[in-house]
Amino acid sequence: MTSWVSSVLLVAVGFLLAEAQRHYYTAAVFEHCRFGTRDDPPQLIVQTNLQYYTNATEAAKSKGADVIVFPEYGIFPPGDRNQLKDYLECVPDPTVIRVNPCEEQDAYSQKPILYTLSCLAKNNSIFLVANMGDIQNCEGDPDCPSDGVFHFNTNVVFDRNGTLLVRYHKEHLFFEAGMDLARKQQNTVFETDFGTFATYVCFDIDFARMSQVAQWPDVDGIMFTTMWVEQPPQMKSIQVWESWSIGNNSTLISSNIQIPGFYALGSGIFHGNQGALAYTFNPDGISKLVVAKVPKCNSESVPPESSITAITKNGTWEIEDDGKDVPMECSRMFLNDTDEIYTEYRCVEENVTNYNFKQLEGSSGHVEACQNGLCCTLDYSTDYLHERFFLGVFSGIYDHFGRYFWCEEDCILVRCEAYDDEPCATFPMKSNTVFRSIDLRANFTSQAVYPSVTESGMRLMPTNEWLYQRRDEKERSIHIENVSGKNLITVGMKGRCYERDPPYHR
Ligand SMILES: *[C@@H]1O[C@H](CO)[C@@H](O)[C@H](O)[C@H]1NC(C)=O
Ligand SMILES: *[C@@H]1O[C@H](CO)[C@@H](O)[C@H](O)[C@H]1NC(C)=O
Ligand SMILES: *[C@@H]1O[C@H](CO)[C@@H](O)[C@H](O)[C@H]1NC(C)=O
Ligand SMILES: *[C@@H]1O[C@H](CO)[C@@H](O)[C@H](O)[C@H]1NC(C)=O
Ligand SMILES: *[C@@H]1O[C@H](CO)[C@@H](O)[C@H](O)[C@H]1NC(C)=O
Ligand SMILES: *[C@@H]1O[C@H](CO)[C@@H](O)[C@H](O)[C@H]1NC(C)=O
Ligand SMILES: *[C@@H]1O[C@H](CO)[C@@H](O)[C@H](O)[C@H]1NC(C)=O
Ligand SMILES: *[C@@H]1O[C@H](CO)[C@@H](O)[C@H](O)[C@H]1NC(C)=O
Ligand SMILES: *[C@@H]1O[C@H](CO)[C@@H](O)[C@H](O)[C@H]1NC(C)=O
Ligand SMILES: CC(=O)N[C@H]1CO[C@H](CO)[C@@H](O)[C@@H]1O
Repeated sequence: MTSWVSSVLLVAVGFLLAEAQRHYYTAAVFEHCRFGTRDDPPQLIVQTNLQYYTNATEAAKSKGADVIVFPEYGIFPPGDRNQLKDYLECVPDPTVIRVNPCEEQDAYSQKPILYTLSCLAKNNSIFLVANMGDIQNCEGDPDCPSDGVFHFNTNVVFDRNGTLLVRYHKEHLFFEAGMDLARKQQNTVFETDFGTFATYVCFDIDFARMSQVAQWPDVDGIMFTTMWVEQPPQMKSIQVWESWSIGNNSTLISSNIQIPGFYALGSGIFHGNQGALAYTFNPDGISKLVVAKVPKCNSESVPPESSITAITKNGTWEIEDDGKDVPMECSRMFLNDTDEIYTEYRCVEENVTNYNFKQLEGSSGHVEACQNGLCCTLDYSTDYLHERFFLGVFSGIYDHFGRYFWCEEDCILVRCEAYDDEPCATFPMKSNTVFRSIDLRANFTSQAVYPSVTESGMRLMPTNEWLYQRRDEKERSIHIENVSGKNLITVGMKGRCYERDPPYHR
């Protein structure tokens, strides 16, 4: 009898497990506070960071993760050509040769990064995505640098056996003088036992290709490594990750560095219209593992289980109060750069010099602003405007640090402060103004539009509390209605008219 009951139970449990497996997978991202300065020996830097990776992977596995994603420049710091040489390893091309570094210890004895990453995947039976540096001989190639090698900023993907599946060379470098641009456009798609994904790096998210690949019918999402420059008002890490996943109706699994004084923090797991399944945004100099269950095929039946875990030399603990260390200001315009890079948070504003801004006046009202055929309209009500809020509109070629250029259409409501002669120049992260309703609308020519709503304290407003709609061919809107009110700092829609982008030059 007992054995009959237990077999039935076993079958039932087995069925439930199998059923659950069909509906979701578990993803983990590690927001790593990279160890090491220029004064530390390279070997120590690599070893120490990989020790964090080991602890993070084991913690992820214990939480049932199927995949873990590590950040860009998570194992060694960016640097000039000579500084990088200490860290580069020649990465085989998995489309040409099948390799499993963990099982080929002798061949990889001089390649500690590839070896360890492969063993982490194998030992924990987990898919693993990480960023490293690839060095390739190029003598004879007319584009070969004078030192005879290419340096590539590279994502690698390992399967559960530790076999290398993907080697992707970053196609949009962001300055990065020590790295060379990918030789050609690559296909980064790979299969797992829970879906089909592609992988990209940081600046790639600003361009058309990553969004196009996310639209391929078989692709379930993007596994993304980054060391992002925080740019208010609309281009801070978590805003970008969430709005990208909503704007492309895709999944983004995004792992960022945590070095707040170098403008970098903010990671998470984002799923189409559901937005953030889990995210972290807290400038505290602590490495964190973020884990969430991701529904397959937009199935809504997954319990919203997620966690944030600190991974430190002192031990591992669960974090419940993410966001508590967000300060009021981050602008390096008046705070300047800082030496306290792990605890002081700095950001660099988007170039809003050519935006057309109109200040909100009165506790409720209607405001309109247009530029080059893009009209942005706001109806709002508050209890009282405690701070300065502006409606901003921009349409044209956006100038990114005087170096990169692309076509953009922006419509935003934002809290801002004046600086120098500009009425809206810096963007505080907190606000006491309580909004009860907002209707923000604009007539975009862009097909790809990225919406975001950010609450006071740099928290993403849950997506079930605001409505983003495409009302007709051109008009998009964000609607918020909340009787108890919301302290907001930014409500924005960023259109990307990719088809009008000038060619990318590194
Ligand atoms: C993988 O497991 C082997 C055998 O237990 C162990 O020697 C090795 O240190 C592990 N490597 C990593 C990177 O976890
Ligand atoms: C992984 O290794 C297992 C056991 O050696 C093997 O059965 C399986 O086919 C391997 N999977 C892949 C994708 O190579
Ligand atoms: C978003 O994608 C899911 C499948 O991943 C699909 O079921 C849904 O209809 C899509 N929604 C929109 C608005 O395209
Ligand atoms: C990793 O975990 C070990 C064992 O718990 C601990 O002693 C070590 O300090 C941790 N190291 C890092 C870098 O997290
Ligand atoms: C770890 O412990 C040391 C010594 O107690 C302390 O100074 C440090 O702040 C701790 N680090 C973290 C991340 O908690
Ligand atoms: C930032 O630097 C400028 C110029 O060196 C200085 O005048 C200003 O006081 C600094 N601001 C802060 C907050 O340290
Ligand atoms: C947007 O609306 C304005 C005002 O109605 C109009 O002048 C403009 O042509 C429209 N732009 C587009 C792209 O339709
Ligand atoms: C901002 O854009 C303006 C106008 O396109 C350009 O002149 C300026 O150099 C840009 N500033 C920065 C800091 O990129
Ligand atoms: C209004 O905001 C409160 C508190 O943030 C939230 O609990 C509630 O769900 C919101 N209501 C709506 C209709 O979104
Ligand atoms: C929801 C959705 O699919 N949005 C857009 C994703 O990006 C492409 C452009 O790359 C747009 O055409 C889609 O409409």
